[in-house]
Amino acid sequence: MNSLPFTAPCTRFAALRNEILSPRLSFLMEAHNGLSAKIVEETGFRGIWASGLTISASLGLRDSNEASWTQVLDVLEYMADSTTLPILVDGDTGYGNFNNVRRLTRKLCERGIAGVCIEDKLFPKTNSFIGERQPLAEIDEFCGRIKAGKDSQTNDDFVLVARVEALISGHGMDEALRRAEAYHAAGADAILIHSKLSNAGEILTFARQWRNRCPLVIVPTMYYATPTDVFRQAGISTIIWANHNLRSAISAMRETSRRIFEDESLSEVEGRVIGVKDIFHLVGNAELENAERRYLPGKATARAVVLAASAGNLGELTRHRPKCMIDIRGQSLLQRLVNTLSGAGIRDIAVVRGAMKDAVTLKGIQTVDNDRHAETGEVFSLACAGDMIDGETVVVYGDVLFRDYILGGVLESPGDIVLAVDALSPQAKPAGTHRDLVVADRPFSGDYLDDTPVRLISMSAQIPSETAMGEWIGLARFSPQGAEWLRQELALLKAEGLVETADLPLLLTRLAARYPVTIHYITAHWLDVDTLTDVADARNFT
Ligand code: SPV
Ligand code: MG
Repeated sequence: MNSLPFTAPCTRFAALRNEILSPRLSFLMEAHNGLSAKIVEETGFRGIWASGLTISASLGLRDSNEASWTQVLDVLEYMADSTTLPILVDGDTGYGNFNNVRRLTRKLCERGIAGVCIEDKLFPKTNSFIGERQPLAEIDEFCGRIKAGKDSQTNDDFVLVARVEALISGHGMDEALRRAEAYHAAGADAILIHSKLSNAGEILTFARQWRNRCPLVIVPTMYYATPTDVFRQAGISTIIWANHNLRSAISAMRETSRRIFEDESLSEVEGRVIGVKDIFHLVGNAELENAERRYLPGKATARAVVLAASAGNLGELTRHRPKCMIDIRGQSLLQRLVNTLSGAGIRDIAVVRGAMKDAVTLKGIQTVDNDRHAETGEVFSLACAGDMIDGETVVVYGDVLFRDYILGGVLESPGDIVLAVDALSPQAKPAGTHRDLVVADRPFSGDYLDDTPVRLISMSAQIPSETAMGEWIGLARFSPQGAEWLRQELALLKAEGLVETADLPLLLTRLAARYPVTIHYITAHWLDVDTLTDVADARNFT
């Protein structure tokens, strides 16, 4: 892909317009319901083709307008709700004449569907790959549908693509060009030139003769063997991969059904299909659990201890206030952290203060003082908040920022002690800039299906970054059982005379020697504030 300038669009309408109008070759991937739309988005595509064929087929119907346009609209609503991507919908013929196109366009705009493609055939249509010489609409009549659509859009960036069926219907190149010209003049934002040949010959001839009068969209379902670069060189704007998610789903479903039917057992199939947990993940159960913590009485069970006793060494910035109170774009670092915690439903928040403690004030927190902060370490600060360590407890450094989903992941991860560990940080940050490096029983695998728990073996700033499997970001969750173990370990350190000097890596390594300490791997989206560069990064982060 080349790297021509790309203006960040602010709405889905603008995003689709940008994809289609930008000189870069764009790709729209087929989806036919909310789930497949999510899969298209997580894969990295920048836009969705809501295919008439596959939406119909997924409803068990033929691609012959058997589903009413409002039934299609309902499916589109699920798709739009499931993703942030722009959707270009296959609007078939527009479901009638100009009047039907007007109403369709208004309703699509209302539901956030960024564009429609209408084809110059007659209602009820059938799929272009069925039969020969399907009748075409009169040019003037179809231009009326285009004008009506453009006049009815309620978002300026809504895209109307006019689809030329002349080549497929056997009317030849001149007729295809004549129609495309008329549709462009009627106000179409782009032309979809369709072909059912198994080579791209007529598409490339059309593109040459069209001379880029407006963007061209193609659907290489039949001429799939042509290398994509050929289309790029030909100046095509957008390629639609039209039906491959449904087709692959059908292959997979047939294979699975057949196996289970023949074996009368699930054992051959289990392990080859995604786990039920992955379904929960795809449909966003984590968000619901966070919302339950926030909105359902009695759900906000976790409490938090924030370790914010150190002064920090950031020159003028930390002359009158400790590091946790420095300003990050209008809010203190601590306020931002507290916002993240309360966003996840954690209301009971204790902040351990030390250096310049009077500057550490914030609504909605309790404070605990470590008045010996100058000669003690993090573990002593944690021990000062010992009474708070009861029931499910989050422990977090007061100088870190992380995206909300990271806390959500730590709260949901099974395990009595769960640590958020950045798997990329040892390599991503320069040696010597890490705080708490981690060795675990397994490195981060990135495998979507791999949910075997990973256990902490040891943590220390001294682990060489080449051998470290991650950096602890300073965020841990203890279940009620884990909190009990934590209190016992603090008591042991005290008995051994180590509580004043120990740091959290030592405490966690000792816990890991006795109990399972689980690693929740993340990849970036957090930072700690140790230097002025970190402060600048934090100001960009929020
Ligand atoms: C669809 O996906 O429904 C299309 C593209 O219209 S095609 O099937 O190639 O006609
Ligand atoms: Mg179609």
